[in-house]
Parts: sequence; C-alpha cells; structure tokens
Amino acid sequence: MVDVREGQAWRALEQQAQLLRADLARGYAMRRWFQEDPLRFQNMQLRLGDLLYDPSKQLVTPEVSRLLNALGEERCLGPAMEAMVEGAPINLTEGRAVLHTALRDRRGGPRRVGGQDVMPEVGAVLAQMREFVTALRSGAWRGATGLPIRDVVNIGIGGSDLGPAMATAALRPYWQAGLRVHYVSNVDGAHLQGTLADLSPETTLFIVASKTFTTQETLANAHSARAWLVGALGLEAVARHFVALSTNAKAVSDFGIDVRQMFAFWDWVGGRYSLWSAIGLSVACAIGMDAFEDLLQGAHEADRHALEAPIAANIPAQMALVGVWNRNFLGFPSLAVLPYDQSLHRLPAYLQQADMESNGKATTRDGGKTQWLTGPIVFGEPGTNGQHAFYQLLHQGSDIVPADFILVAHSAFATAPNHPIGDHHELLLSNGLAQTEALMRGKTEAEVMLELRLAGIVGADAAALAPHKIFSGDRPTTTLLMDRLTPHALGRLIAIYEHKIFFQGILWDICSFDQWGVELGKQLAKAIGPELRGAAPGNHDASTSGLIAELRQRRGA
Ligand code: G6Q
Repeated sequence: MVDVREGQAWRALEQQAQLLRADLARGYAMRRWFQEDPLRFQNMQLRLGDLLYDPSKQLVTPEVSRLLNALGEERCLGPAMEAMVEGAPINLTEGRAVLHTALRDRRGGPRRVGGQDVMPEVGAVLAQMREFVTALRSGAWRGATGLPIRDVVNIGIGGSDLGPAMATAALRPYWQAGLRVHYVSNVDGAHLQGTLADLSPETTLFIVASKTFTTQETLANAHSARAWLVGALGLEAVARHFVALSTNAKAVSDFGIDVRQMFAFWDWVGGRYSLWSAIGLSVACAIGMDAFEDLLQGAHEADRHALEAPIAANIPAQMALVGVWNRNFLGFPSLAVLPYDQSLHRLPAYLQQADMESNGKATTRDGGKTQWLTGPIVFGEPGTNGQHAFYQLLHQGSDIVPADFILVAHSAFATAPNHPIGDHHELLLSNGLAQTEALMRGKTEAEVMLELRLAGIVGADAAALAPHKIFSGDRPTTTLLMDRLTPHALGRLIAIYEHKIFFQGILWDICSFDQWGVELGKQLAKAIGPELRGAAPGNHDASTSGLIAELRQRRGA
C-alpha cells in the first residue's frame, strides 16, 4: 500500500510544522514575517492573465514552500496531470477516462479515449448547441402554440444542476433580456411548483439534464413538468417544449423526448465536471453561445497552465499543496470559500460538491485505509453577508478555518445604464481586503488596552473586557483577485479549482472521480419509499422504524 507520508518531503514538513507551532506560540507570527520580509507578497504571488493568486497570508515560510514543492514532485503531480489529459482510465473504480479538459480544448488537435479521437463528437455537439441556442434566443424556435420561449427550466440535480446554476448566476450581466433561466433540482415538489407558478406552458422550455437519465429526483421532476405541460397544451406539445442532455439515448426516448432533441455527452465526463459539456446548455441559453465558448476558452487557459507550469509556478498545484499543509500538517478541518461578488453566490455550493464529493474519501487507490486526513469540509457565503453571520468563528473560534477570498476589481454591473452602483463596489472590496488583513494581523492585548483607554474604559472594566476583544491573528487566507467576472475569467477560476482538487487527490492517493459514498442512502431510500406508502415495514433499527411509523400515522398511510 502507498503511504503518502513516507517520502522525504512529508517527513521534513512534519518537522517544519513543529517549528511553526513554536513560532505561532510566540504570537503574531505572520505580522513578523511581513515585517522581516518586505518582498513576501511579491515573492509568493503568481499570475495567470489578469488573475492574481496571493498566498502570502498563509502560514507558509520559504522553507515550507520549498518542501511543499518537493512533495508535489515526489507525488508526481505533473505526470498525473499528463495521464489525465491523455485520456488514461484514471477513474479507477469505474474504469473510465476523465477528459473534461477535452470539452474545452480549443486547439483543434485530436484527444483520444481508448485510441479514438473524441474531438469530432465534441465539436458536433457544440455545433448542435449553437444551432439550438441561436434559434431559441432569436425567437425562431417556437412553442407549440407559435409563441417564442420566455422561460427555460433546467431540471437536473448534483453535477447536472450545480455547475450550470452557479455559472448562470455568475454571468447575470450577460443574460439576454426577456429570457429567464430557472433551475429545479430538489425532489421536494415545492421546488418545481414554486418555479412553475409564474410561468406559462406556452412559453416555457424544459431542459432535462441527466447523464444517466435514471436519477430519481430528476425523473420525478421531469414527469411532473411534462404532466403540467401536457395538461395545458396536449401530448404533441412535448416535442416543442422538452429537450434532453444525456448519455442515455434509450431512456431519453422512453421518456418521450425525440433523440434528435437530445444533446449527447459521454461517460468520460464526470457529473461534477460536466458544466463544459451539453450540461452547460442552459448557461448557453442565458448568455449566448459565443459567451459560452469564452467560458470554455477560459477553462482551457487554466488547463494549459496546470499542465505546463512547473509546480512552483502552478496556481492549482500551489493551492493544492497549501491546502495539504493546512489539512495534514496543521490539522485544520475546513476551508471557507468567500467570494466578494454577489454573482458568485452559488460558488461555495458548487465547490462543496466539486471538492467534497471528489476528495471526501478515506480509501486509498489500491483499496487500503488512508492513515492521513483527506478532503476538508468546504463551506462559504458571499462577502459581505458571511461577515454578519459566521466570521465571528473565523476570527476568534477555537478552530482555525483557512479561507479563500475571491475579489473582482470591477463590478460587472458598473457599466450597466442607470444602475445605481454608487460606491458599493469600493465598500465591498474594502471589506474583503480588511477581512484578510484582520485575520492575519489580529489584535494584541496591548492594542486592545490602548483602544479601551482611548474610549475611556480603564481599570477593572478594561481588564474584564480585554480578553474578549483580543484577536490571535495568524488565521490563514489566500486571495484570488481578477479584473472582471467575464465568462473567460469564470471558466479559468472554476478550472483552477478543478485542478486543485485533482492534485489534492493525487497527494492523498485517493480516487477523486468516483462517488460511491452517495449510493447507500439512495439504496435505502428506495426501500423506505414503499413503506411510507403503506407497504409492510422492513427490517430497520428502532429509530428508523419508529420514525417511519410516526410518518405513516401522521400521513394516514
Ligand atoms: C457528480 C455526481 C452526481 C450526479 C447527479 C446527477 O459527479 O455523479 O452529482 O451529477 O447524481 O446524475 P445524473 O446526471 O445522472 O442525473
């Protein structure tokens, strides 16, 4: 069994962690580092186009940085990336290639899976998407009663929802006026009903997005949506109001959607990496096909960088290594993702899936048990909302929570005519910067006492209050700063996170591209469903049986 801790770099990093703890015990270490090394910011930052990556407020010394790079070499991050883009079957437990990078490869050369070039198919689906999107947005695609489409409803869940929903929200300034895109994912009927409440069947188009076309929630929502449409317009209307995104032509056809209205993708596209495939159709409806291709182009820029930049200059590799430092050597359990841009309000949810479904595992690639920590708990909210919610814990809680701050220099809305943008964006940015500074600097006892004295609070009152107002500082953050949230910039940002997650999976020797951990609950739900409807009770623990009985009684089953 591979033991990722056996390499020289890992052992040396363990020693560095001990040294760091001693330094942290002296208090306010990062303040001292910035004072001692005026070039710390310049020396640690990396750039890709207009994206600036600043890890200088992480608990990383030059020696730690050197050893992390050595760890990246020892764990063969470069060759692992090459194997992925070459179409090797690196999704071991499902025996599949992992080739989302081919979906955004803009160079025109071949990309092979099992010896076969997949690029002609990729190009054909993009062309099919362009034709459909152009017709829809121009009004040439008409509903069954001859009216143009005003509302597009994407029905999908997990990877068939989170990516498109996140990207559509992020690119709001690019939406076509008069065309609204909605996302329905939850099997809770309230989600579909709430969405349809304001829509007219005559002007609504449903995109049923499901790689397998067997997902319970998506099929339940799709059937109910079809019943809503058929109830209003009749069965023949389905052809003008439903399209499908799937790898499963038979199931699409069985559902009643003509396969000519299916946009295909392939088993080498993982669900949570499928935004770049036909699964992105709803995004393309919202922003147009040219902008969608800019999104792909941005991701491709990050792919080239991840593949070609040496580890020390490779942004996703650096993010992965710093994350491993925080998780495995300093023992920090979580990662906060804090976009200072309201348009990115779904980014934390998206990255929760990308990261936690990929690296929330404790089995090594050869089936052993990991003896080391793996993926962190990821959470977040857009700034400044998070500041008024959970930042208290970030600043003074007993756990240290490393955080990624995402800043955008120019508001995408700044140029919108008549938009009352005022100085909102400066307020937003100043808050983001202030938080990273505060988390790093903290506030010493002496500073607190001085502040209290200036406020007229002295003696026992000051002594009682001071401990509550002290900030330890040394709370690590990374800042990612970009010019504007364009489709290109969004594609680049998302692909950087994808590759960071991939690199971490290699560093931890786990299978990042499967998700067996979501299966057990699905299996048990299938058994419980009939029991709630009145079937004979199954063999459960007392709690589950008791709750089933309680629900049956309350629901009159
Ligand atoms: C992602 C997962 C999962 C998947 C959903 C939806 O990597 O595989 O989130 O995307 O379960 O699956 P379908 O697209 O097959 O409906």
